[in-house]
Parts: sequence; C-alpha cells; structure tokens
Amino acid sequence: MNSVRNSDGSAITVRRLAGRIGAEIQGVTLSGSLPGPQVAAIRQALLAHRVVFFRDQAEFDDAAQEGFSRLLGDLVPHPTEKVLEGSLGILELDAAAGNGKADQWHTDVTFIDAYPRYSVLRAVRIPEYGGDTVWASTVAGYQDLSPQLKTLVEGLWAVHTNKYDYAAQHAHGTQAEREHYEKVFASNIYETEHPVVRIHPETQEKSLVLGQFFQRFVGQTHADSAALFRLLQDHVTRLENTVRWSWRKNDVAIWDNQATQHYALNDYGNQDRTMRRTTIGGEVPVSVDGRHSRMLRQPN
Ligand SMILES: O=C(O)CCC(=O)C(=O)O
Ligand SMILES: [Fe+2]
Repeated sequence: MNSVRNSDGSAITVRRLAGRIGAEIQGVTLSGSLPGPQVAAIRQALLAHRVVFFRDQAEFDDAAQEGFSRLLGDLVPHPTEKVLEGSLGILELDAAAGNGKADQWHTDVTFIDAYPRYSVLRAVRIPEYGGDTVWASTVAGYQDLSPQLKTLVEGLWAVHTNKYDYAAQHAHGTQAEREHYEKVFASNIYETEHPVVRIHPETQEKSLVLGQFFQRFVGQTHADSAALFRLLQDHVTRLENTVRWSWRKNDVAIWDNQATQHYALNDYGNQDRTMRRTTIGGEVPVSVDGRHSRMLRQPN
C-alpha cells in the first residue's frame, strides 16, 4: 500500500485507527477518474481494515461520488428508497426529512440476497456536536466466539426483512420518521434467508450476518431467536471490535458491507445532518457448507 504513489510522486498513506477495524487514507483525492493503482490500493485497504476514511474531499460532488463508486463495481440503488433527484444512484440521508437517523446496528440492505458489497458515504452537512458513526467488524465478532458457538452458528440460517416492528426499535422516533418508514422504506416487503455465517467472497473469512433486519433464526422459537441474537450481536458490537468516526464536512467513508455493521449515533437533537450514500452491488452470501442465501419474498 505504501508503495502506491500519485502522479506527482506524493505517497498514499494508510493509518490504522483502532486494533481490529478502521483506517484513514491520506494523499488521495477521490474522483471518477482515480487511476487504477489508487483504486486497487483502496480495495486492498478495505479488505485489510473493512472501513476507510478520507478527510477534506471538497471536490467530491454527486457526479464524482457516482463516478468513483462505479470504479468499485455496479452502482445499485436502494430497493425502496428514492434516489436523489438528478442523480443515478445517490441516496440522501437527511435527519430533518425523517430518513437520516440510522441509530440501530445494521449491515446495509440485508433483507435482499445480494446486498451491497461496499457503501460510500459522504458528509454534506454535519452538526456542531454529535452525529458520529461507529463500525463493527462482523469477522471479529465471529472469531471471538468459542469453538462450540462457532459450530452452532455455522449451521444456522436466519430470515432478514425490511418489515419489522418500527415502534419497538425506535422508542423516540418522530412522526416524520415513522411515516417515512411506513410509506417509503417498508412500502414493498422483502424477506431473505441468509446463513448466519457467510464466507467472504474475496478473503474467505467467516463473518456473522445479523443486524437490524434480522427477524428470526430458521427453526427456532421467537424467544430462543431473540436470546441467541442478543448473545451473537453483542459479540459483533463489543467495543474492541469497533471504530468511531467523528465527521467533518467533506469526509468520505467507504466500508466493506460484507464484513461490517454500523450505527449512526443519534445524539445531536434536531440539528441538521445530511449524508449522501452510494452502494455497490454485492454477491449472494455463501454458507460454510456452500449453500446460497435465497429471497423468500419480494414485490412482483
Ligand atoms: O448517517 C450515517 O452516518 C450512517 C447512515 C447509514 O446507515 C448508511 O449510510 O448506511
Ligand atoms: Fe447503513
């Protein structure tokens, strides 16, 4: 990584931010025409660190974000949310509009089978205080399990859906947030069965597939599902497996959505906070015994 240089000879550096996840990349100006070696270096850093951060990307506008995202793969829109007007695939997350507060641990869009490989998030408006985002490594979450628990989860499958009990998850949700959830986010219902342990398509690492859209473990009662979910989810989000980013305007984060969960802290009251996200198409998860996730329900 350190051997990659820009055309002017300046170096690209990767600085780790925490023990098990997260790095800041310096010396890169992100754009739709970023040269191949730089893109490859970013991919490499994503495999090693799972989430990478870039400061001061003032030139990174909507077109640049879309162009850059396409260098990483296919730009895929969100299944139910509308793209930002005039854009090809940008999702605007705006706290004031009722769709910006992702204050539950989740992996993006796990209610479909081939959920995104990468998400690219850029800070457009940031509150004066609060509004950090935390990422957790789902690989570390798996690795921390005892051998007996690993054996148990490797044989388990779970149903994920975008239709969940909104009020149960968001005790302090506003009217606008609830309406957005009902009328947009859950306007079409998806259900997918995923292995609880997936094999990473590039690194072959095992990771836990859980998060906010988890509904139940296949073949388990609701009560057993809830207790086991809590146990496993707590392993994923253990503080040692996380990295926390304090945003400044024009920061960009990219994460490997196949190996992480994230949580946007809702601690900034009604200050403005606007982010813009693109997602890049992923692969259908594969279980330890070689079976693929499958959609159980999707709109016609
Ligand atoms: O607002 C944030 O920091 C994260 C929002 C989120 O969950 C996402 O962009 O996927
Ligand atoms: Fe998210």
